[in-house]
Amino acid sequence: MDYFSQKPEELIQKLMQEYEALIKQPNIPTDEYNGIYRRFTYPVLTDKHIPVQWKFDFNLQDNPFMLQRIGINAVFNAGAIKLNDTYYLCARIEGWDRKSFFAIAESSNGIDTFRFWDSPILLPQTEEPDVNVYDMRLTQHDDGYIYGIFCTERKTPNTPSGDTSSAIANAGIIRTKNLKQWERLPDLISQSGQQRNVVMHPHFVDGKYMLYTRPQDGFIEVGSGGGIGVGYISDITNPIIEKEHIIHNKQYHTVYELKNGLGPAPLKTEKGWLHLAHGVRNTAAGLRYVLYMFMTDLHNPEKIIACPGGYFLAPQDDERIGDVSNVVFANGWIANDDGSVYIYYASSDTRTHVAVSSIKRLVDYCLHTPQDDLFTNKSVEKINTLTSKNAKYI
Ligand code: M1P
Repeated sequence: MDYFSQKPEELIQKLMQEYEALIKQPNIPTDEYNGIYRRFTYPVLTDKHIPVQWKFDFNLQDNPFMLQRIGINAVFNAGAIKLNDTYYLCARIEGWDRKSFFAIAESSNGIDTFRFWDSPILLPQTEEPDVNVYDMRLTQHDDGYIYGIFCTERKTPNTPSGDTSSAIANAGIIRTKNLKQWERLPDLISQSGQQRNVVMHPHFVDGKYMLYTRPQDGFIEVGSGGGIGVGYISDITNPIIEKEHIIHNKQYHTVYELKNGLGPAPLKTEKGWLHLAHGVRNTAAGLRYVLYMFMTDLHNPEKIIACPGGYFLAPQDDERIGDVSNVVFANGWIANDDGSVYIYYASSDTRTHVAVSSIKRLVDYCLHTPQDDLFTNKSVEKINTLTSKNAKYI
């Protein structure tokens, strides 16, 4: 269709129709088989899922050529929660202006038909305004609140005049009971220079709020930091972590060699807590982000009881390409009452997908996938052991 030959008022109708058709498009599972999870054919959220009225001024006098006034670049890294049988994603939306913000999209089935609410979240600010915010983790906590912990980024103060990119990342904290009214709490205070990928555990632990952290020295480079840490807060309205220690560190020649970070809040199972995380390694083509899993003890969520080797989910096909290519990242998943688990992951900092698994499959994956034994011959030995075991079935 030649949009440029359309009358402006017809154009808006057309854009609205295309938007409705996209929102109503059913999603279908792919044929790929690994037994662990199923990917789906279409992303659940993209820049095309942004309501037309967020982008165009419909007033013909103000916008006679019907130009797009506001642009959205990417919709990714979504927190997730299910309330009263409705699935909610709190997506990171990045505009043409590079600023990220949050907006809630809802769906009745969690697989498709996600529709954004009328307007994005206007975050309450602290005394120091956020320059950028991203990657909200939603946790329904014992105390009755839903917490949203996100990264807040501000320029490093007092840098030399030529340094226009040094930034400080920290954890911002908001809470709500309905996803509509949000209360901003002070930003996290920890002993680390910077924090990203901070996640709240859903239960009190010894009467305290338990937070998973990712301390880092610099904004991109974690330096002596990196690794998934744990710290405790007595009073969440004065969120100070005094001591923090690493429970799962970055490690040489693994998929989390350079850095790692927890994804969503862990899921409770009879056998322990399921954790989804991202691991980062360097390559000649730049950083590669993949997802991996581990389990912690049911009664001690600091104690790792299983960690399958390698990645759980890595970028493939179209997922490999985007604004920041070769990245998958997840900060939202939902366990349904029937035992299924919907994993919301983003690819290449561009779009959001869903993969479906179950608690039983994820526990089996964690407990029975061979761990990374860190040497090539150990990897070969595992294949040979499996092949020998399988010989009598072939
Ligand atoms: O660009 C990949 C990811 O980079 C950051 O993650 P991390 O702190 O682990 O390096 C975040 O900016 C994340 O949003 C982004 O997807």
